[in-house]
Amino acid sequence: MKIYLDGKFVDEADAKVSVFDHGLLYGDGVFEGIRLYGGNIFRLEEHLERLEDSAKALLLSMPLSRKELRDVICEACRQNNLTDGYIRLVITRGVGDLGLAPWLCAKPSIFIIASKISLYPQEHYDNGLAIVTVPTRRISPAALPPTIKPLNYLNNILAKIEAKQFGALEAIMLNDQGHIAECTADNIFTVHKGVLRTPATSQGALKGITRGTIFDIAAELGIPIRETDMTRYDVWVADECFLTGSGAEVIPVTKLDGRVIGDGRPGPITRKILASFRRRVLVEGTRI
Ligand code: PXG
Repeated sequence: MKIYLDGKFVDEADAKVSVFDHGLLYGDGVFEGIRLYGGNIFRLEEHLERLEDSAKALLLSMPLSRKELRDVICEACRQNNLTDGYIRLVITRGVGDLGLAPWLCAKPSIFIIASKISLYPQEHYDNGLAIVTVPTRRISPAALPPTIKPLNYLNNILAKIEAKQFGALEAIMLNDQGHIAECTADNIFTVHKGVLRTPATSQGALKGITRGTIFDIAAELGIPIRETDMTRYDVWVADECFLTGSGAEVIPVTKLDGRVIGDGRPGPITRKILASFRRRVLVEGTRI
């Protein structure tokens, strides 16, 4: 595998960053996880916009312009003969002294891995996923804006560990108020009496690119959709539930904390949305 690293394509074995990189020392940096379907990069501009905004929020200067980023991402796919897969784009604060001070880091580093990802086994797309609510709360938006996609994922990793300890592959994370924020790497939606619901980003949800796609699909299919405060009660009484993410795509949820959601099968609206999503990813996007 060829990795793009700070201006060059290098072999996987040579793709190394310094132990003094603040991305490693402090999680100081930002990333994107982007999907490639049939040679089309799904919603690349939206990913790049979120990346640029995340970097701006951290006063991290972008090492490449939008056009350069676009070109080098496409090149990373071509270099690896990839037409379907997953692109991980990472920008770190770069090499600095020990000590937090980001302004002592001379220049940011950038690397791009164009590879594969498979988050959940196929059976869960067919039959639904059983998820749990974990005790670990989502970091308050007052502490860290959830719209930033930072390299430090410890909050989510703690929740993921708890999910595994409860025998689940994904977990609902509540915010400080006990409202649903999102899952460890996915946004969450319910369907209740024909209406789609999802927590607002102000509740601690990342403004997911896949989440945004669901709003477009809902408009296309004429399904009402609301951003609203949600608690576990809303999932208990929901007819359907599903998660969205660049890794997970659209995956039905049929159980929460051992309780069956709806009739325990992926629901008709979820299946319609999933089908529309599958169609869109093949036609939308930037040709590599
Ligand atoms: N919330 C969080 C906390 C995430 O990390 C999403 C929601 C969904 O956002 P998108 O834009 O992907 O629809 C994410 C995305 C990985 C991986 O390598 C993680 C994500 C996406 C792709 C791969 O674990 N997280």
